[in-house]
Amino acid sequence: MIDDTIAAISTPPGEGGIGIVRISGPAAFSIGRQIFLFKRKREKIKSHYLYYGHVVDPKDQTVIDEALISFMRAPHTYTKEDVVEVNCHGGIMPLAKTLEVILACGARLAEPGEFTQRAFLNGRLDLAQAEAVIQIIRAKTETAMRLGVNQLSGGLSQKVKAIRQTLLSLLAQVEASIDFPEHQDVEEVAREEIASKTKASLAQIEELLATAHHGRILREGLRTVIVGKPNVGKSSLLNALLREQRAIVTNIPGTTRDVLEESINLGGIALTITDTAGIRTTEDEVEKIGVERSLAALQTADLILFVVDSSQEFSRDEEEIWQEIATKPCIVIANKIDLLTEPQEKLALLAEQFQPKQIVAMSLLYNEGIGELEEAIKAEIFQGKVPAVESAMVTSTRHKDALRRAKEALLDLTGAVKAGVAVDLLAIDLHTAVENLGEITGEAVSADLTREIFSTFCIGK
Ligand SMILES: Nc1nc2c(ncn2[C@@H]2O[C@H](COP(=O)(O)OP(=O)(O)OP(=O)(O)O)[C@@H](O)[C@H]2O)c(=O)[nH]1
Ligand SMILES: [Mg+2]
Repeated sequence: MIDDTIAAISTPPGEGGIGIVRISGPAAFSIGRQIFLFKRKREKIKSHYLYYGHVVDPKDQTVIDEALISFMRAPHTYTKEDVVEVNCHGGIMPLAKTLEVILACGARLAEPGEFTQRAFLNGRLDLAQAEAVIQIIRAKTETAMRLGVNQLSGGLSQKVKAIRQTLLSLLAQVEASIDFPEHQDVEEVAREEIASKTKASLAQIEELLATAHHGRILREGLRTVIVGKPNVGKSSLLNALLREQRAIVTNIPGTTRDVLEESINLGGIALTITDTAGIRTTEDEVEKIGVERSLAALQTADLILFVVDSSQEFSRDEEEIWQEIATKPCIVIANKIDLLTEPQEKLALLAEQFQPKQIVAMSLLYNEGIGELEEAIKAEIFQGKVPAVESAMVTSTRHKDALRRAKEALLDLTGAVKAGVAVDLLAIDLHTAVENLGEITGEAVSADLTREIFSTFCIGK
């Protein structure tokens, strides 16, 4: 039972038309009444109504700000507790002073995400839904936002809960057969049923896991890294995609020394594009660090754009880069095609060399080939078609990891059933899978993990 009352400024810091201070907990209503002077005297306050008046310091009734206040009676509130919201003028001072008098009345300053955490602890949202709230707040594209809204409405939770429920009832049966070992026949039935239900659950988990790759990309954006040897046109490519002169472009090899990151929206998908220092063996200390950073950026890339200068021969440095990236999702960009008199011939050669990767001929100096590159990216990552947002999609690494562990446990279980392992041992794997799935929706989750999840939220949410 939560018995303290929390308060925080729920609107972002800075200047705005209005700013809101939110109070939640058993003392919310009494604190609200103490700090507010209604325009007209009120004996009874209606829930979910907006009242006009002034925020005052209860000590001496000095007026702090003109405001609107609402009292929302539990359980139909964000936290399922009594909630009061004060709409002040949206400046730093009115909000800080209002919060100050609220705290002086006995409320405690809320931790980041604590309102949403209460919604979770009071059973209004499960953990995956609570995480969706922050996903919506942080969404940078419409797609990311739709994913968050779907998750908030319980799309993912329902599927996970259904699988978990099946496994839970199976576990109950298995445990019953352990408790009554004299029923040999029970054991036999259990064994067959375990095998078939495990198989079905595995298929459902696989189905969810299959959405995870695209789910993350749709939510967070595609981590795209531009690499190549110096002076081939990497920074020119970044600028062309951004349609602005973001990175310095010169004809001096080694112009870019640091990694540079920018975001664009490509047909609804967010792309985080990283321009890197040209990779080559160098004695220059600064450039060396740049090259190391380029190589590091490659490790976490979802997509690599490998830029080569098509007017030049392939170099040893490029050979090494290619070794590094050949097995990863990558597109080869044959730049400076304008310098060639026989571009088709050269492109045919490159096509052979980089098979089966896609090659896009570009002239970044003349802004040619951008459309083709955008198409190539869609083809590489989404097989040409940007996937639709499904009602249940895995978009968080935490969920993916839990599903993967549940899958492992069920695979172990399948093996053990086949090997004729005693039923009581099967219960262990089953139990693990149930726990893992429970971590997603929060049925089985430690207080530490919950705290960690909510600590990434903003104050006042
Ligand atoms: N002719 C021609 N020149 C180009 C083209 N694209 C880029 N350049 C020139 O090539 C030079 C290097 O371009 P950058 O974009 O700075 O190359 P980079 O790969 O970022 O180079 P570093 O940062 O040094 O690794 C500049 O002088 C560009 O104007 C092109 O398509 N055709
Ligand atoms: Mg550069």
